[in-house]
Amino acid sequence: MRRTTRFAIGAMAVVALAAAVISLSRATGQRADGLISPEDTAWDRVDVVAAAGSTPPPCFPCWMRTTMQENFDFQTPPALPQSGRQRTCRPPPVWGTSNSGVPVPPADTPPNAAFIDDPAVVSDKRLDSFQFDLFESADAVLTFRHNFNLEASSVDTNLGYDGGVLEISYDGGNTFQDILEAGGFFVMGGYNRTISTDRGSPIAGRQAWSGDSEGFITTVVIVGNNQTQTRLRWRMASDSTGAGEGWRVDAVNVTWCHGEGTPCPTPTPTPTATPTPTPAPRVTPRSRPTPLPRPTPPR
Ligand SMILES: [Ca+2]
Ligand SMILES: [Ca+2]
Repeated sequence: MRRTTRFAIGAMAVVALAAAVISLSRATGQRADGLISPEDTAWDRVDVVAAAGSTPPPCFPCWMRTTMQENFDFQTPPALPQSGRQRTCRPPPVWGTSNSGVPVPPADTPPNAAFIDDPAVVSDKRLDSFQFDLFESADAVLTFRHNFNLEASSVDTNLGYDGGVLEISYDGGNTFQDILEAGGFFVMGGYNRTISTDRGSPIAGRQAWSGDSEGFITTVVIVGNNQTQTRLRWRMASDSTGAGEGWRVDAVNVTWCHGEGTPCPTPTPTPTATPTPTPAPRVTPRSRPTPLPRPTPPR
């Protein structure tokens, strides 16, 4: 993954950004491309906010910021929005919106979150995001809130049995790899356990979110730059025995700065002040001396 324009974001700035993007209001909807296959359920409302330098941290001069977000709140559960897609290995149920049940609370932004169960059999359940392009961009920052209770060891706090991972595709969703393999990195809320290798999990041996998050937590991740046809995938995989409550994902935001088609305005030169000439002092004309009276010649 190219990192030619590595963003100079400090952890504090990104945390501030996470709070800022979560609070962004919804704007114009934008549909993704036509890659949704007939059997896929899909995401629909993808919101785009584009404004020049309006959200911290500021973009480079003359660049624009684009933010896409999904809160899953405009559907009747379990319907998903329609611009993303999901591919789920059996057994059902598949990813959907949810406004009740466990793990609690059911949503970060009410009423809905995306939700998948954690069954007591081997499963591999995937939710793919809308597609977006990071063309001529700085690093994109993904922020989302999630609440998971997935089967994990009660003895070894580093060991998980069922878990969730974040994957990314740069070819429109044909191939995915783990966000860390792709060069991304977590600023906060990263993976907390490693999945057991001896119970048939499709993500055996990988780092993942597993165990009990005890409510919604925030994850912030740098997902890369200068890539087109980008999709994200939330993937829950379970092993051959033992169930959990499931995994909820909400308040998804992706934001990035880009310079495409945004010419830098020519700076207007500051006019140089012309000094006002100091007027020459006025010369007061000398008064003519009064001629002396001519002496009168003697007679
Ligand atoms: Ca929500
Ligand atoms: Ca299990």
